[in-house]
Amino acid sequence: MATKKDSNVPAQPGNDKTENLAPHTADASGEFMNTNTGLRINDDQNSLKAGERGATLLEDFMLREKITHFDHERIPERIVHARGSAAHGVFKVYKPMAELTKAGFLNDTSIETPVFVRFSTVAGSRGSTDLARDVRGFAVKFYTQEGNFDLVGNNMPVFFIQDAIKFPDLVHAVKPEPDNEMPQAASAHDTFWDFISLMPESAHMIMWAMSDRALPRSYRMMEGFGVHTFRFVNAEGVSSFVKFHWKPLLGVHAVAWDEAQKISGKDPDFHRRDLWDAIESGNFPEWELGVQIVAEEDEFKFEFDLLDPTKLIPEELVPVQRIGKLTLNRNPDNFFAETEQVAFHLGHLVPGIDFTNDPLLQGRLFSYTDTQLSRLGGPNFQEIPINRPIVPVHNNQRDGHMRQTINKGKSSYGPNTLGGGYPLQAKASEGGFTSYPERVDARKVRARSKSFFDHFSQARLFFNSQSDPEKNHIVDALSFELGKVKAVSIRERMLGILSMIDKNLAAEVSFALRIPVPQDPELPVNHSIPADGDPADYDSLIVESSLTSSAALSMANTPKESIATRKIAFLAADGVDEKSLLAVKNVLESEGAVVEIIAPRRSYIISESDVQIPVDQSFLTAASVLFDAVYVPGGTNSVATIEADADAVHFLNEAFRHCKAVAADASAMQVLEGTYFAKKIPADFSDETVIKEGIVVSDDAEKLARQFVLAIAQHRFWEREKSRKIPA
Ligand code: HDE
Repeated sequence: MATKKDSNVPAQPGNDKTENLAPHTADASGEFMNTNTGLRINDDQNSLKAGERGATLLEDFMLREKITHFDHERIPERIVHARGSAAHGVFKVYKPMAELTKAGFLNDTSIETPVFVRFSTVAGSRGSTDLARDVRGFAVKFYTQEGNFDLVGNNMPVFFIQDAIKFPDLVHAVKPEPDNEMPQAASAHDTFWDFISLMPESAHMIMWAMSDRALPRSYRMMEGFGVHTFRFVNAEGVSSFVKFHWKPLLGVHAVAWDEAQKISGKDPDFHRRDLWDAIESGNFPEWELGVQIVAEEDEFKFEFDLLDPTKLIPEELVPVQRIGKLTLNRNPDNFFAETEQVAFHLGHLVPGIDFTNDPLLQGRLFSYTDTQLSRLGGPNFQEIPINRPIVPVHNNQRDGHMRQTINKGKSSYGPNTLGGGYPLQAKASEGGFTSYPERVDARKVRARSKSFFDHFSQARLFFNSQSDPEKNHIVDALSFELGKVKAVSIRERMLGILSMIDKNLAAEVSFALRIPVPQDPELPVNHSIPADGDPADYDSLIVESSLTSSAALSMANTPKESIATRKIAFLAADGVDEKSLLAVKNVLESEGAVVEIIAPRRSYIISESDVQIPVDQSFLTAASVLFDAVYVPGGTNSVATIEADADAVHFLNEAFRHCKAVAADASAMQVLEGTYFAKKIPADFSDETVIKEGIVVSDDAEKLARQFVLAIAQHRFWEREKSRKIPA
């Protein structure tokens, strides 16, 4: 009988992903240009013509090769998650997790597992804005020694639907409407809310999607979630349930909705640029991998079903253990070859991790390979460099479009003797994957478990867990979205759903829409009940969760200690007091913030003491929405110019409206006095006031800088929104 060879020569060099990608990269520096057959090109500026003013000749094979390639440069974009940005990095586990899982990369603390992570919006096309109100994808490919493991999650822990069969309907509803292809990258339209108002199971996810979680400040400041309940399996074959989390070390932060809409115009690549710039400047984004573990025997101890993807496990019930760290440390070399061609799939598993019967998860298992076949053009997409595992691949799959591997030998079948019996199947003890032998004893039915019928208790739990400003944002988001809906019946039906979540929420949205909340909303509000289902089964729709609030669900409780990578605008002009500018700049930069000097004109300004200071942007190219905070340094002429510049005053008003920290040298106070928030400037600037109000003024640059750091770390001063008198 054949046995495994002692040394198996890897099909790819090395098992580091960067090394593994190296043979596939091309660098033209210092090289001649040639055609795809290697022929050196003598003239790439002129096509071959019958005379200088004559017709182009069909004979011009160089022209034809170039144009033909160009004609075929586009591939179908992802049907969902088309707009994305990605980066390379590493994952390291803190301590061996052998008690729970035999997965090698979760046991060996000496291994840095290479990863490729792609973030995305869901609804928009490839060229759409990053700042759409939307769920964000958070897909991680771990290139482990046992093969690729993909954790294909989102930045919200639950989903809109309970069963995969509804996914095409959900996506058709949220995508631009089919008659006029409007609106792009937005859920604020009739078809989406028509569907949602008929799908009570989406109530919980709607609370998340209407919250600030849908408007991240940065991909680097988002949580990630595996959403479904998965299984861990240890070497003894003992399984436990697991929910995966990603916890960003920079905290979880959002922008304001008005700001998001403006960023979409000023810099639609805002998140893409932010990720790229952070990595280029060595500020590597980091997340901790968290797990919530539920023992097999505790499967039924919760008020909700662990298999229901519209439910989360509150962290108060099962704490999140942080088991390792993800660091993104390298930008891709080529967007198309890597970010566009990367193919994630829930079914890319390693021994020690397995599925549950979550019906949404089960449907996804089919979808992901299927979509790559049309998106990447055939069954050999796993051979694309970014998708190849770092371990060698040997099996009897052959041929197909664009096959890269040159398989040697006669046998492409098993069992065989002509190939010496290779490649071999591996026993479990040799790393062969075996599915968890879950006991199955059931009838074949198209049905939903009654344990999936409570659609509102966790939506209510989420709403109750929010701070007041966060609740207001949800009310505003629903009022905006439903305000864009033309059909009155849809708005009414949605108010019915909201009233089942929270009466005050429904009342506030009803006030904004000027439509009464239906007194007796249709129960069940679910046209997706099977034709022969019994509506009485749905009586349990209104259930109370025994937990009234969960701190982990509110972004207000996120850590607010660091200002690392925050972007601070300095508004200055000729005559700036160099000391007042540099002292604050130095402190902010020493805390890891990024300072940009913005002036009426580009290139440079000249300080009071005649020093030339470089300018990063002019008021023409900069905008307050692209920054986290703003400072006005002193200097008589600079202050006078800024005070008189309408763009600068607008910048300050808008930063204030979006609840950002604002600081000014005491000698620049007159600039703040010319703003609409002049009356709100506090009288004292103690640390407490600064943390509460977010405005700092001082004639002591060191003290100002320290207080400014405290204020920026608070991220936003949402209380300011109470008064909406800022015409920015
Ligand atoms: Fe996906 N999803 N999805 N999804 N999904 C895709 O695969 C699908 C779902 C998620 O950066 C597609 O390669 C079905 C939940 C992410 O490349 C497609 C169902 C969650 C990404 C697909 C779901 C996700 C995708 C489109 C319901 C969070 C982007 C292109 C059963 C846990 C990955 C592609 C990337 C992409 C199908 C539901 C996350 C069509 C059928 C739930 C992050 O296969």
